Amino acid sequence: MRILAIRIVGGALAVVAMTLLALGGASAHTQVLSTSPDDGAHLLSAPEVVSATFDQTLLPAGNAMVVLDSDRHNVSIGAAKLRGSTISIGVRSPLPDGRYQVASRVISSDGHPIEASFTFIIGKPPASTPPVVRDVNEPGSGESRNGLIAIVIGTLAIGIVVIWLVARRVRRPVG
Ligand SMILES: [Cu+2]
Repeated sequence: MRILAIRIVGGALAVVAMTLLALGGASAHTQVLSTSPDDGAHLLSAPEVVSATFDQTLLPAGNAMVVLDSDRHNVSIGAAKLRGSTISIGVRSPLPDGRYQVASRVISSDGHPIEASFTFIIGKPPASTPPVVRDVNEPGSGESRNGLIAIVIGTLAIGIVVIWLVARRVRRPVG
């Protein structure tokens, strides 16, 4: 009986470990942490510089960033600059009202090319929709961390319930 219980606990722990490994693997690749301006931001005038910050150090090669208007014309100035995990580029000014796309391509420290793009809008937002207001200081990773904690607690809880149910059955005398 004791060996069976140990096996069950071991199995439950293995499930928890595998869940953590799977989650770790899913988030191992480089991702965009933040952009400037925020994705989808409404601005009254063109930003001087746009940038994207990634969650890992980037290789100082093969990086590119462009700012495109709605006709796919490049409105960026100069070459993209890489500083740590942030790539940035200058923007022509003034820019006419409209929607702009920032497209970037970087190489993460593990050699994988990462493509990221975001948009911003210059001009007064349409009257029907309220202006997009975003908290710049809001941590982007907080939400996913809470999700991870919830999954770990959930997995542990399920494991404990399974152990309890099996242990109860084991204790019952066999007829
Ligand atoms: Cu990778």
